[in-house]
Amino acid sequence: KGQKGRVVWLTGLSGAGKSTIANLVDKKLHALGRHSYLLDGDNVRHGLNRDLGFTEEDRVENIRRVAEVARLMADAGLIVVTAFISPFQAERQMARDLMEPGEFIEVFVDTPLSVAEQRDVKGLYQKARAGQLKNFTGIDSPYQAPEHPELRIDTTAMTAVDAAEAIVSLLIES
Ligand code: GGZ
Repeated sequence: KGQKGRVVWLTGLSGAGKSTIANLVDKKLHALGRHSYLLDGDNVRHGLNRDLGFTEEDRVENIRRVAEVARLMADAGLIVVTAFISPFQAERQMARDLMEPGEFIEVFVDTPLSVAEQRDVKGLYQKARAGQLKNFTGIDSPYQAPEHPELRIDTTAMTAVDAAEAIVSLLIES
C-alpha cells in the first residue's frame, strides 16, 4: 500500500511566513523520500483561480477550489502543503471536512499584524494603509484566527527552519 495522503493547511496573515515555511516543509519531505506538493498563490492564483480577486466571495471560492484540489491530490497519495491566508474559519472547516479524520493538519502561522506590517516585505501593507489596495487582510478585511489548530507556530519565537521541522515531526509521527 502506498503513502497515505495528507493535507497540511497553513493559515495566517500576508507576510506571516507561510510560503517560506511551506517551501521548507516540501523540501524536507522530499529529502525523506515522501511525495509532496505545494499549493500556493503562485501556482494557483495565476492559473486555476486567475478569475478570482480578494472580495469575501472570491476568497471563499479560492479556498473552496484549493480544498477540492488538495483532496484530489491527497487521494492520489500525496502530502499536500497549502499556503493561503484562508481567513475564514468556515472555509477551513470545509477543507477539513473533505478529509478523513486525522488527515488534515491545520497549522496556524501566528505572526501578529504589527510584526507582519513592520516587515512589509512586498510593501502591500503600506499600499493598503494608503487606500491603494482594498480588502487587505488585517487592514480592511478580517482574519479569523484558528481556535484549535493542530499546530500553532509563533514566528516571533521560532525560525522558519524550526517551524518546518516541527511540522514534519508532527506529520511523520501521526
Ligand atoms: C490579502 C493580498 C491582497 C489582499 C493581494 N489581501 O503576501 P503575499 O501577497 O504574497 O500573499 C498575499 C496573497 C494572498 O492570497 P491568498 O490566496 O492566500 O488569499 S486568500 O486565502 O484570502 O484567498 C498577498 C496578495 O495575495 N494579496 N491583494 N487584498 N492579500
